[in-house]
Amino acid sequence: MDQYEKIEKIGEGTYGTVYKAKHKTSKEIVALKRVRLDDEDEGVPSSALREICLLKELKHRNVVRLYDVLHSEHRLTMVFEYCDQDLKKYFDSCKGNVDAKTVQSFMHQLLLGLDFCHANNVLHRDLKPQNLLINKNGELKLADFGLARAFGLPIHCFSAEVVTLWYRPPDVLMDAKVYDTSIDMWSAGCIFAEMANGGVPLLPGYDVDDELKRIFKLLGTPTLTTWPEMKQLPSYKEFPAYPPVSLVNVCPTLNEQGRKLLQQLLVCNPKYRLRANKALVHAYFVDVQSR
Ligand code: Z3R
Repeated sequence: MDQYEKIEKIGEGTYGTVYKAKHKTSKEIVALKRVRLDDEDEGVPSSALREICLLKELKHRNVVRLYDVLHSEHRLTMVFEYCDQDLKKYFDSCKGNVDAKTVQSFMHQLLLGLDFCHANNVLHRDLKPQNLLINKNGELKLADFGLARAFGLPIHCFSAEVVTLWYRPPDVLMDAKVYDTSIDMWSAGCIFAEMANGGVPLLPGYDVDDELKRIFKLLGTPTLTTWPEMKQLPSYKEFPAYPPVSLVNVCPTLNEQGRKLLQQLLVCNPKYRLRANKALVHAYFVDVQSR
């Protein structure tokens, strides 16, 4: 740890504090994430450590690089590639206006990162604008991939902030015990709509019930015909049969193809939610500029 000089605190994540830091000899700028564990006295579980070390091999332009894992005295520090800002801060700087080309480029890069991680059997499980990082040259990178499996998703952030429900799919909100890549595709849909709307969150529920109600009021309440497995979910409960609303009114700045892509991501039945590899070849991206 004393190889690094802390410059400033850049964030309070789900698992701990993130600092901007400089390597004392190489002068390289990095992001240091100090993970707080529930049971500090017990030390870092060896299963978590193994999981985290595997993430060092996850190398892709749209995934924040994990350079190193420093483990000492019941503490874990992860050394990440540094990026200039997160998507939440980017939204603030845009003051409600993200141009259509930027939305398309960010969404494409988000899907490229997701496709790579999913192809390597790594899920995120907690995608949100705070863990999408943006570089000065317009590159988008996914941060905190694979941490949920290593450490588990807590109810509260270590900073006592409540973990957000806004990007969670209905199956997870109803306590589905098995997850797959579809969980991240739902979050990608919510983030897509949020980008198109200049940073206004699509489904800002204040508890599980309110989150589900907002989802069903937007997409229409699923039925046992459209989603038979729903009834078996641990926290399944009946909701009024809300009719779906048109996404034209919800994301007026998205073009028709963009709306169609969004509609295929925001599908309540996880089985029918679009996968990242399919989303990447969607007609919405015909004219995407990628360097
Ligand atoms: C790795 C993991 C999480 C984060 C990393 C790197 N960088 C982060 S959060 C960050 C956040 C900002 S700048 C860099 S902010 O100033 O926009 N909040």
